[in-house]
Amino acid sequence: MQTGVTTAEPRRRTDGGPEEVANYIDGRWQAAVRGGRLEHRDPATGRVVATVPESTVEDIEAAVASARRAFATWRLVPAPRRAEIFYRAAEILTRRKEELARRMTEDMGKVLEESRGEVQEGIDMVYYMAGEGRRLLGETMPAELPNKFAMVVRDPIGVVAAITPWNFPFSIPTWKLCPALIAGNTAVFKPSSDAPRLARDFVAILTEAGLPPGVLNLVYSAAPAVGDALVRHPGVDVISFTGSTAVGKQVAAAAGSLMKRVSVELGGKNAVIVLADADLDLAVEAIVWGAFGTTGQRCTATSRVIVQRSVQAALEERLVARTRTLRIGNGLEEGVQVGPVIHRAALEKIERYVEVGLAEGARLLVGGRRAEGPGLEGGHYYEPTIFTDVTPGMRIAQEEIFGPVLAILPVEDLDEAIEVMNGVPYGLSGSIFTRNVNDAFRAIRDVSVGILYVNAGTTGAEIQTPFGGTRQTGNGHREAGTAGIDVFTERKAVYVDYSGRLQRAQIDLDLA
Ligand code: UN1
Repeated sequence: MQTGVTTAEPRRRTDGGPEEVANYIDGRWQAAVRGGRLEHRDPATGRVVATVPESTVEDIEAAVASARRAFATWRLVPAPRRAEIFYRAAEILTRRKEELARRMTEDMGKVLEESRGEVQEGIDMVYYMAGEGRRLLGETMPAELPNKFAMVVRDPIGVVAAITPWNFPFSIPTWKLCPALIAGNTAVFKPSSDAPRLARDFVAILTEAGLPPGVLNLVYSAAPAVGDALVRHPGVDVISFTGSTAVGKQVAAAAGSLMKRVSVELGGKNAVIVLADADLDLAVEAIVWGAFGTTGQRCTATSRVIVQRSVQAALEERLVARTRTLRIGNGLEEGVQVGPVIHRAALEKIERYVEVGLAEGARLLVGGRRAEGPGLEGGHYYEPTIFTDVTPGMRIAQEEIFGPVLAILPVEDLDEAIEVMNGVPYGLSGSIFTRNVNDAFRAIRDVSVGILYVNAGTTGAEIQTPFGGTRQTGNGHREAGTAGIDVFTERKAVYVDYSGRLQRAQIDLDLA
């Protein structure tokens, strides 16, 4: 097998100036064909940390052509051999975990401890899917006719377009690229230009580990038309997209009209139910972590608390007190718990939603303004914010804000809690705090989400379980776990008739 040919990247800087991130096509690091570049700034300081190619349709053409060529040979490499490259990559990633975590925090602002957690989540996925290289399980079942064998094998599909967001700039790409490539597909990877460096780091590490040229191609572009060209390209067979519901609907519609396999992983409006018998201190810790960890910028973030009215005041008092202790700042600093939001547009969107909440008559308990002060100049900081007496129809109870804003909705009982929980367009994650096992199981049965927690918050899914949601959170696929292979493989039913005569299924019943 040919091993990766690495061409040096153009002008990697070591003087602390902005890094010039490159595309990677057909085993070569390269600038965009038309030469465009965009600046990327650290959301904590405003410093330009990198410039990224502003690619055009020409770059997409080159990347898809490269992936198509590579597919002809990559699909024939035995899966255990393909997976060995990923084991080697996982070892390199493990060695470089700390450095990668720091780069992640500089790129998109999450606090260092969480960046380390995300790098670990990606490493876990690389190892897990490398194990699939020796499984990729098919099935056998009995045939109804004598001297006949029936089985199901998994085939790779072709070229995968992996389109990934900035909020999990390493682990989400691993969810898509590891199963796709280990199953024998090749890929064009278009990461968010808002957190660019971990994508190039992952590609560089896979190349160092021996991934052949063309198997994985990296193209940066922030232009919607370029993403659209990738989705519609006739050389792309599968699209795996994580991002906003608005864009995801367009991706799914375009792919659907072209009969392509498409998996979209979209928004959430995740809720924690707190019943009167819950351990309130535990619930408070979980809610604060779920709502304000990653500055609320996870699709699994807690954005609603549905509380039984008899404990509403007690819960609110503890939540506000705990929230006031959170330290806001640059995620690289030890002890900081809440980092910046990704960019000015995100900050302004949060501000607009807080205005909406106030206009709708929700009661502001804490926060509700930009965070300012020494050390915060130049960054995009917002105070952790809690509204209460929110009613289910309010926009702040229905729409994904993607920032540190939490809505508390009081209810009478579990029935009403479940109705409110399910009364939003999304169904990603949810949680219930109770000591009553019967109520816990009723929630397990009746809540419409893809991920449900009992006595734990809404974030922190592990990579061996399926990740995804119901209703407008996605289109029914799951990432991670054994389910994560399904999107990237075609099932082929194979019959081998070794009877030496014509045997007609459903007709020649007396042959047996
Ligand atoms: C996301 O927010 O897009 O369950 C992914 C979690 C993480 C993944 C979040 N393991 O919170």
